[in-house]
Amino acid sequence: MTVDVTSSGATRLLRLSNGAVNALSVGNGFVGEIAAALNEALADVECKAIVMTGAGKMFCGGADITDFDGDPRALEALRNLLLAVEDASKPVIMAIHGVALGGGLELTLAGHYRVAQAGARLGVPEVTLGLLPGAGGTQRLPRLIGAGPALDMMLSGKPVAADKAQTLGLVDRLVEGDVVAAALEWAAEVPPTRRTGALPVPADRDEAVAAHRAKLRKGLNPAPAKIIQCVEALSDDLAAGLALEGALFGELMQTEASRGLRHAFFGERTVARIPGLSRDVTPRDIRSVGVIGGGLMGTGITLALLNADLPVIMVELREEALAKAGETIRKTIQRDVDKGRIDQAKADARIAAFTPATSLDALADIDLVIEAVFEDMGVKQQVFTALDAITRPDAILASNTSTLDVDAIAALTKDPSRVVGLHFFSPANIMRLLEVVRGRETAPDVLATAMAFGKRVGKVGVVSGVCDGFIGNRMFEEYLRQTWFMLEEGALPQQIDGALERWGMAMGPCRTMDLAGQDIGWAIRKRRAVEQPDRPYSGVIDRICELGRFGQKTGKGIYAYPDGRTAEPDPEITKLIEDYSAEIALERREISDEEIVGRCLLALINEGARIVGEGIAYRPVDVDMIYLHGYGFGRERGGPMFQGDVIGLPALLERLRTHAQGRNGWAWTPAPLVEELAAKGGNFQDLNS
Ligand code: 3H9
Repeated sequence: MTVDVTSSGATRLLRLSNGAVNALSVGNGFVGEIAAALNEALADVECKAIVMTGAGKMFCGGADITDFDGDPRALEALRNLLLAVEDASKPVIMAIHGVALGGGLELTLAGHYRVAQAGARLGVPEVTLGLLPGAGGTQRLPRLIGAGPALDMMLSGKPVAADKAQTLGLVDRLVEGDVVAAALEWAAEVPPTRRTGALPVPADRDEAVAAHRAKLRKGLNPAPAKIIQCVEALSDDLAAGLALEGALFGELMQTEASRGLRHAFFGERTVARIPGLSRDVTPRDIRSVGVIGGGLMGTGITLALLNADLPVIMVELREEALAKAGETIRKTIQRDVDKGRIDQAKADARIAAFTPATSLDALADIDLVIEAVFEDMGVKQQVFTALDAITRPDAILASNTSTLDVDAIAALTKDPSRVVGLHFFSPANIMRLLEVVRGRETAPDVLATAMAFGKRVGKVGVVSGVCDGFIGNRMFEEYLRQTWFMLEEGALPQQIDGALERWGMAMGPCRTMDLAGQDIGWAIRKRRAVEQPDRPYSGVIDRICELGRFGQKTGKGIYAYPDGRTAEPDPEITKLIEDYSAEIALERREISDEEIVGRCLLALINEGARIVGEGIAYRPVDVDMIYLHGYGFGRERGGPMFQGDVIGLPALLERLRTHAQGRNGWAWTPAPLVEELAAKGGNFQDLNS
């Protein structure tokens, strides 16, 4: 952390350097250092102008997000720094390269002039953290570029490219080359000082506020409404606007939604760190990939890889299935052109990078093979035994299995250290989660390669140990168990789905299973009935399956799908459920939304804690990222384990114990980790570092 100060003629150059993104940290004293360097420059009679820039890859990634866990009042230091910059008696020119985001962009707004390097990106992403631009952004940005464009930027959180920023009036000069040299050259002219905060209230304020308020969607994130409120409050009294903005920022930073979103931001970065893996371990270079299986999963995986500009050989023994997969791939890529996402040349290149093949021999010289064949150990055995003989000894062999034992699969090969699980989620070209399953023998560099590969193809990779269902599906089984129990006890599917969707799940469990195919769950329950006779399910869901109602694909499941897509409550199912309760002599009772959410969530948290306790997941946050990116768990809710901390470990244990006294109490035995943390006053977050 340092402010590197140099002089160039009568100009002082302040180069900000703090960690990877030059975050404007109050907590570590960096903001204080900048203020001191500024004051010195202002006090120096020889100094006529000031240029500020960032060290390394970027200007600045914003205020330090970790500061928001502390006292909101501490952030005044940052706001005061920006006021000092704006009020400076000497021109302050901001030289922007890489990115200027959040507080970083707000710092440039407080400056008098902005020079940006072509390719730089400028934005106010605070909304994605459940916050508003709280260092003057809501007051200065609309003054500079108009309320409409400012609201677009603040509500979307999306950065704009430097050339667009210039068109908007956010950037004064755009340069191709050395941005600092350009800023210094300008500073030598000593242009007059100029204050964004002194600009008049933009003429489009009322219109823009009304338009954006009308578009505001109800959701868990409280920030958008507050951003609009700040813009509405724009007046000639800058100080009043800043005070309101500061107060609302302080409120937002303490909301559960903002804490959840910040947890997600850091979580996505934490999961990439593999405990115990030395930094010296270099991932292998993956330049070609083979995908085995042309079904739904194999096709989705192939698309995901082609979209990341990787060449793929797809092996599918059935010619007809191979042709169908090829057709789907071509159509999906072409659709991206129609939607303006890519140009035709890019699409042609991606389609050309796809090679269909009907023999595994085509994989002889490939770097990574991903098997996505039928979920049956016998079939996998044939594939892996063949791959062992055909592929190069340094090729990585991955299985997309979602249920089978990766160690048993690895044991089919002569070198199990090159085997790893890569569990994609369907549709694999869209879902961001990749469960990377480390087998007992998986080599460290193979694991590192799998994680780097996941990043390359735009996925959030999370490592899981080997267990039935790995992390995500093992927890989901407990979530579903409670769902089916609640159906027989008195709830209806639409009530369960509605309660959970209002709470923050993208899709309730009944609709999710209708979409995934009820036959999959049925097959697992049949297996469980043999393996775990002491852990029964409600039979009500099997009754639905017995009718051949496997969900959307069969036109009917728990819901009816009259148009093939839209789930509609079905009176036939209501009757089936009520009859089932009567058959097992259970008097149906009113089940509140609170109970629905509470039981489903508790089931996830308790199993998640078991998984962390067993070392299957490295940290609670790994579990959370799996739920956010693979199961539609609301980002503002942070994830199941984050919610465990929101409830608090003692209260969590208490709830588990209460449920354990009730019906099907066996399902609620507290995970040892919950007992341990509750006893010592700890929480899940403590285990994340
Ligand atoms: C704000 O500014 C509020 C103000 O309006 C008001 C205040 C009063 N703080 O992403 P990377 C860490 S809110 C702390 O891998 P890249 C990150 O965790 C902020 N830490 O790099 C990681 O740590 P580790 C508004 C931060 O090159 C390391 O830096 N700004 C921050 O792929 C490298 O990060 C934003 O929302 C931060 N602000 O991408 C922008 N940013 O190595 C958030 C990053 O230990 N940041 N870290 O895992 C980003 O979008 C990307 O980090 C960025 C660089 C594009 C800048």
